[in-house]
Amino acid sequence: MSDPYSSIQRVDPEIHQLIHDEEKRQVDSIRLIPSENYASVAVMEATGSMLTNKYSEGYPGRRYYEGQDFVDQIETLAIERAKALFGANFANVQPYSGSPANQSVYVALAQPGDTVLGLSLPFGGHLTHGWKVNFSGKFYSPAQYEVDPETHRIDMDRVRDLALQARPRIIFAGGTAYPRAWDFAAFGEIAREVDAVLVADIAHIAGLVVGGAHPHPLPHAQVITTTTHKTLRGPRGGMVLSQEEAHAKAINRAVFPCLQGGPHNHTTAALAVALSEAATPEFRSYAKQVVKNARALAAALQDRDFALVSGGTDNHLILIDVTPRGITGKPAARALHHARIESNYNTIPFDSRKPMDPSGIRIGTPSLTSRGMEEKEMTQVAEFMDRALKSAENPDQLASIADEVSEFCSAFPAPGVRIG
Ligand code: DSN
Repeated sequence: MSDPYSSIQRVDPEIHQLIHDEEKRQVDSIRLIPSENYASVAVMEATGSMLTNKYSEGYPGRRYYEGQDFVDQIETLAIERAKALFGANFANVQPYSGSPANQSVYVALAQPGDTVLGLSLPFGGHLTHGWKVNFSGKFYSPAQYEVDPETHRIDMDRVRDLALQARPRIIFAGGTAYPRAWDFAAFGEIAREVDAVLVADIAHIAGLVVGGAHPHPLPHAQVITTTTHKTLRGPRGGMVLSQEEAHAKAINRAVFPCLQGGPHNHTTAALAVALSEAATPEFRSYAKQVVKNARALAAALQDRDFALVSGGTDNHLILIDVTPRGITGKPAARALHHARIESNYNTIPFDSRKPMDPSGIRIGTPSLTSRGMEEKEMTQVAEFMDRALKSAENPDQLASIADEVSEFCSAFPAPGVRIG
């Protein structure tokens, strides 16, 4: 295969080598970080196009610079595809990523100091849902729900009690380490009862939602925010969608000119490509397989005495308490890394340990499913993980597992990876 990066090799051999090394790493490892994936070559070609050269402050038909003949059409296509795919009346495709998308919702729909209710970060929420070190916790008044101490699931009665007490302006439903389905209908009822805006942050599960593998937040949420590069398999970016015309203007103004400057047109084009890919029957099968694989991996891990938070998964991710195995999250993630299995250390609900070395690791199946792996491969993945954690103190054994992992991965081509 000819090297698609040959120009980089000529101009900057150091960066060329590092890109090559990273591609090889992505091919040779079992990538279990649940927020990561493989984008298609088509998505990456759009991302790497000359669209990066163009400034386009504003929105289609209302720009501050000339020369928008084609960029306007690209952004309009992305908007229309997003609206059709999610069944929404409005989409803003300009947010640079998930955090800016959420910031735009605060700017559009709340005033500094307003109360915002979200899932607490150590219980699986996101920084932008009111965590204290984030803008959302500094400039707004956070009320935070947690999961039930026994079931590790969100207790909707408790969320309702908190909402009645705190009277939030915005309620966020969504997270980064919650392995269970979101009950958007129940959140919607609570939001209506307390006159709050329900924002479904589906960054992690967007691909599952549009693929019919997770309940849809509409019509329950008034606003949806998401990243575009996780289960949706697009370029790195963000989106805000809404059913309500009333919110559309405010969200557009919040994204530009309040928070951002020129949109990243190369990303917008890549997003349009990804949205067309996500509208195919193949993508629906992909989304369903992600969940089947996560369930199969969870079951295979439980067969090997792994302790899973909430006892399993309904979506693409699995949160594991590794402490019963006599190890903590950070060295566990490190040992897996040495065996070419990529995860991330993560707090578990009611964790007694610090975030820099918590009790858990977080894994998921979007990337492996993109490589065509199915339930039977999940048994092998669980076996590799089991062996790697038992060998955490033994570099030679970890190196030997790494070779096996590499051999195992070679049977499953990684989409979008172009090394020869
Ligand atoms: N960094 C993302 C994740 O890994 O879930 C959240 O923003």
